Amino acid sequence: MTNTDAYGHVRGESVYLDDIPLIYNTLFACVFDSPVAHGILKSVDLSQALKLKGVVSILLALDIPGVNQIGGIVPDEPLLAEGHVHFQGMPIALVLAETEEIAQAAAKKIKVVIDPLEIITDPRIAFEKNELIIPPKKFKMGDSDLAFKDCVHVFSGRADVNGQEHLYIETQGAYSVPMEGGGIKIYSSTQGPTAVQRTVARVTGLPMHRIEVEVGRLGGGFGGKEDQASSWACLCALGTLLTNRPVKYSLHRMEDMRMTGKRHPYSADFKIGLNKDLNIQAYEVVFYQNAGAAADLSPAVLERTLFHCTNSYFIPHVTATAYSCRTNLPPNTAFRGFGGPQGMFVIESAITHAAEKLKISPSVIQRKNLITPGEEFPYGQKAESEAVTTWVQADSYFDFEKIISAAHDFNLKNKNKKRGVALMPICFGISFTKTLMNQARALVHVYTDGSVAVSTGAVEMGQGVNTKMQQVAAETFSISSGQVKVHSTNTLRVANTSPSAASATADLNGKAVLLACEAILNRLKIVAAEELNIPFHTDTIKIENGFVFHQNIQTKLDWKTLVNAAFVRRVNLSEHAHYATPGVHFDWTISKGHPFSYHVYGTAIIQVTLDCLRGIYEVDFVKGVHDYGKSMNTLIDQGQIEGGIVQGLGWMTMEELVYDVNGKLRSNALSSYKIPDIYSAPRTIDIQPLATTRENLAIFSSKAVGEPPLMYGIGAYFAIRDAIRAFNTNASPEYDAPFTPEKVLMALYDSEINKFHSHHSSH
Ligand code: LUZ
Ligand code: MOS
Repeated sequence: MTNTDAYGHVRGESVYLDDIPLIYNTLFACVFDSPVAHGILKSVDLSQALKLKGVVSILLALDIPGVNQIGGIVPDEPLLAEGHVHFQGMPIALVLAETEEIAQAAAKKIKVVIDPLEIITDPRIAFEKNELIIPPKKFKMGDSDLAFKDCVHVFSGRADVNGQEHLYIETQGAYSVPMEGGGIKIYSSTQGPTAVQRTVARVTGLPMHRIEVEVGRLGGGFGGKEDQASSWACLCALGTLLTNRPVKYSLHRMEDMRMTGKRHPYSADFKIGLNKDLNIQAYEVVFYQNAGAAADLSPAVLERTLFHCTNSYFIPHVTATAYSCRTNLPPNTAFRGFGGPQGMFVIESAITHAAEKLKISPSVIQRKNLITPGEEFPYGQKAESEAVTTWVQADSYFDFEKIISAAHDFNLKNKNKKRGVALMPICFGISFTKTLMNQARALVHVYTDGSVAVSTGAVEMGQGVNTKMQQVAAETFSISSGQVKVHSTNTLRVANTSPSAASATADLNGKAVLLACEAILNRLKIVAAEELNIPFHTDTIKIENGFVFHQNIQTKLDWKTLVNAAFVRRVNLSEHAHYATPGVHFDWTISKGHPFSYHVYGTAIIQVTLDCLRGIYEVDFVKGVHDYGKSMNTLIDQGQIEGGIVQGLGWMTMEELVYDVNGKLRSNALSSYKIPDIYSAPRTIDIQPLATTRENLAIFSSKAVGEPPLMYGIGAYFAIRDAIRAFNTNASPEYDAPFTPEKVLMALYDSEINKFHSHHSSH
């Protein structure tokens, strides 16, 4: 089944926030945000802005009737600045005007006086100054101190990895509408409708039941709208509350890039120890997370960095420490992988560093240390590992040795073009690491014409979750998918939703849909037995392809007639179901538990070709074997894999987030921040499915697919490094992603540049 949204998307008929027909009397909002990254807000002068014709009102922190606080994990983030500003882009005032143009023009006329304070942009400096968002987190398994003493090879180093702009095609936005009796309805481009509802309630002082959040679909989220959609919804809601008019705010691209947080940059120190057989015995790592100016989701992201700090390897002695460092950048937030990819980049750097010192291929160390079933992760959960299986299958499909020796031959024949190859095994834990979030609800109605309406807490953001929910209902009732309609996500229909995040949305909400449909189905079977005058038994009565079957023989009773018969008998044709993932738990006092329902594994091989005169490169292919479980929808899953890979290698190669020392975002537009286009996508992506059959608790034995494939992109970094070393065997560039062409060029001519410099300085 193709994605049901494809038709509307291609014809431009899908409705996003900015496509909602304008409601009479709508006001348009625009934020005035801090031009300074850190300082004391002495005064705000609105007089010139208020003089503009069409400006209705300008709101400041003191106009907030509820609590001026939007922090989800730590209450450290005001909605509008009060007293202090902590980052460039921090909202200070909200202009409400009759048109968008007037609102934008008025914002430019606002003047502020800010006494500057010291600006920190580097997490290591923040750490030295003890600017920590939360106390440090630590994972410990075995005794790494002791284990290093027995290691034949010990290497240490540093790895840095930059952040990433989400660049959802649809920018952030919200549209709020006054409802009778003082309630507010908010259309929001959010992954977390309940987070929006809860935050708006806090800021407005209204109870949650007065606030309806409606989400049609998103033009991409990638984590950027897990928590950070709330500000715009709160601001619009405040506008509505204070003017009793609808308020709309759909951010311009540059506003969005400037004011929102991104993937967390990290800096890390590692130490890795191996025995003579190249088994990794010990690993120590310290992570400095650049959290930005407020906590946002940083503590949870930090935790996932620890959870994935050994990627898909078994290491018996691990000490991993993580610091969430407060800097004067916009608060960084969830981004596909949620800190996991950063942890994985560091262990891959450590392995590559060891391999280069030992003059062997990193793949030798990778292969040797893959985690096998029954071995333990540093957080106490035992692996049901497919790491070796995906590696071995990928090797047998694609023949690693053949690829590597072909690249080697190419390199012997070519002077200025070099090929590099890297293996990239991945392992990603599925479940929210915060156990309570692993729950979902669904509401299913069967109407008397036989059609079915489904509502869940899942947000459709291009990942195809609505199609999967439709499949679950259609398959469970055994009716055609056309008879099932999945509706918008709305907090009045489905309450207390977890955000659509952590790759778990289809898993969780799909199970809830299944439970709801099964409950209705059971009631319908009882009705069928009565209608057909046969004994009721759930196993002998079935509904298949729209007909009732008794002992595998089709009866005359069709779906629609059965539904009507149930209605006539006053049988309930609706169900609201709740699903909570069983068996997940974690104890942070000892940092051990069973946080994940299961893990997703895979192995990819990545090849790049480097132009050694220019430092530019192409990704020739990403091939591999990915653990899909039993895919519910291969087209959608392949789409997720291809998109994830390209997004991951964009992060590792060309996407360069630049803040200057004043905390100003320099890469603040699409002209200065480059994401992969079709020319920078791999020429070939060939990811074969490993159809695992293990009990994995996900819907219809599928496996989560949203985030894991992004991490194959990390291999691109190491493939580029391999190609550089084919050209310049002495090159040993720092582990510092992304590998932009500028950095590649410097690394290619590393020793020459050093020679040049020392030659000159000696004169
Ligand atoms: N969001 C979240 C996530 O709140 N908790 C998680 O564990 C998570 N993991 C991945 C992506 N988003
Ligand atoms: Mo996410 S990083 O699954 O919102």
